[in-house]
Amino acid sequence: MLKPQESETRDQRLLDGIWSFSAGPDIDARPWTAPLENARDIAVPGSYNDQLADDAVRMHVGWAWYQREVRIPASWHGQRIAVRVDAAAHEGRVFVGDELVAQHVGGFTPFEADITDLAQPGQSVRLTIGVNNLLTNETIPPGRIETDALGGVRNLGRFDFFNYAGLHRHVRLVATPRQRITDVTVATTSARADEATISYRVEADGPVRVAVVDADGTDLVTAEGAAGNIAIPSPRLWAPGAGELYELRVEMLEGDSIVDVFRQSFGIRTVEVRGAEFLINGEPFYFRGFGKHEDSNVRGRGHDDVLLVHDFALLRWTNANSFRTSHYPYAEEVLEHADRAGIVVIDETAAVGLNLAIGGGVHGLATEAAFSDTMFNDRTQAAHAQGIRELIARDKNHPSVVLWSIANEPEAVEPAARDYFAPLASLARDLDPTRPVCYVGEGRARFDTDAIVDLFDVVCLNRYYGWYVDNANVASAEARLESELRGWADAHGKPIIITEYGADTLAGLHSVFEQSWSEEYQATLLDMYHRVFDRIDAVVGEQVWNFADFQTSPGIVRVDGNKKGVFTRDRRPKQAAHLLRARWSTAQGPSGAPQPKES
Ligand code: GCB
Repeated sequence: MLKPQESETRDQRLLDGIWSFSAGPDIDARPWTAPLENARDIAVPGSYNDQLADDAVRMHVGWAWYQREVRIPASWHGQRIAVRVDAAAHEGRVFVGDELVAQHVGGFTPFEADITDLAQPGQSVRLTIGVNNLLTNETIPPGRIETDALGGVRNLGRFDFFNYAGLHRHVRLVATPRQRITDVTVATTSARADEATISYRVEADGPVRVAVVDADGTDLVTAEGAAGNIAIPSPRLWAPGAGELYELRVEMLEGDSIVDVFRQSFGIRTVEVRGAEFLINGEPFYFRGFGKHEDSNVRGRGHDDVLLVHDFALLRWTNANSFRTSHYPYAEEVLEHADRAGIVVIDETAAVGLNLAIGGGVHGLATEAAFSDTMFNDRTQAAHAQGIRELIARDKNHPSVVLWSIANEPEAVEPAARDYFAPLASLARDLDPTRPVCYVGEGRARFDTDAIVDLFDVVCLNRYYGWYVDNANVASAEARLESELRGWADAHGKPIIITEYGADTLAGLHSVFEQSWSEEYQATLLDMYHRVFDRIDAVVGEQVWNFADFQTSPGIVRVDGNKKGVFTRDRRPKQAAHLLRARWSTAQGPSGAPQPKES
């Protein structure tokens, strides 16, 4: 789905700001048919949970309602008019007046409603958006309900982060021509210093022509037709640390006149897995960075440009070159920023928690099979497939995205995991043959027990030796980690990225001992992991868990959230941040070439 933009033929209004809000009633009460009762003010974008000082709102389960009047610009006469919701967690319904105009399941990808017939330019309409945070075995991500002694319900995700809900990203009023360009795909076919070839494909309601435009705004090459290959002489390649971008200007024609114009940004770069190497533009790439979250005080998971800019400044400060969108697709603005910054992204679906054997990081809890008719079943798999389709459709043109992660820590040992994942891995490959695909594995799935890893191109491992295993015993953790990684390298011959490693750390707690939770322990543990990584050639990346402390569900294993951040939740560095900054500054060249390995 194209991201709305302004052009000669297109316009948009962000509907950010204060909306009327009500947590409930249920959808059967048809709350959209009139002004919301007992409404309170709430800000968009933002999770609703932490904005009001009200437990009932924070822990609300079910439908919540946002409403406002929207005036349609008079100048939009004759245009197609749509409401575009960038994200409604986890299910959204849009009503104009009394009428349902769109519904969508999946809280991290956009959807839109064509409201042309209901929205008269110059007049205003009552816009109501319902959001439902309920998660079940058959949603992505999955969740479960707990009932308390008074019959109250709590909806808990099967994951280690707070189940924030609401309108987390922009809501937009969008105008386009009625006959229009509906999709654009640009991919690099080859990229040499003297010449690159890109392929493009446009979906539109009429004939199109395209132009490749460089960063100075100069048209370099033009072509006619909805699909084709274009050669670009002396290309400026997009590379880690070098966010070189071009634009494909797409024009849809009617006779001699241009009826629609859409500009698609793209980068020229190739990605390839060869043996145990991960290559960008033919050069070995070593991932240095973090697993992140969209999480901050008060906003919850709400997108915020100030935080976006600051987080990228901190990525640069640590000399990181990459991050993973753990554990869901991030706002489109984040990927655009990564494109410009030359930061490499592992782009993940929201499939986190398809595993009954882990809870709060503690392993070995499973009492029944994960993949079965009564747990994660065909309907879960269908929702998962839809999540993959929507992720790739949305993010396919971002040069920063070099690897699709289709799940985080699913059950991967049960033989049934193979039946579940084989079609999903093929789906991702069919939708995008230009990027490798991975899943991210947890400690129970070892090199000799993982039943699905051969379906994927890269081995991505989350490992917590020295934390959940061998807590406060770094020497033992080192031996276990090295032995396991050597096992993976020998058994599979694929590149290995350690997508999570780390330790909960209370900022300000210090110790001269090997004491878990202290800042020194986090730094010592990360240092140990790095020693091991440097001894194993197949390790091509290290992404610390986590960039910053983040909120989780209340519970007995977390104190006001997960504290594995290298930065606190308000983005102040712990001791480990300085360690990473020093280690990552020694990498050679802007491509983030591998650290020199010890033999
Ligand atoms: C994991 C999960 C991540 C958790 C982390 C932890 O393996 O992927 O979501 O937050 O462990 O801290 O336990």
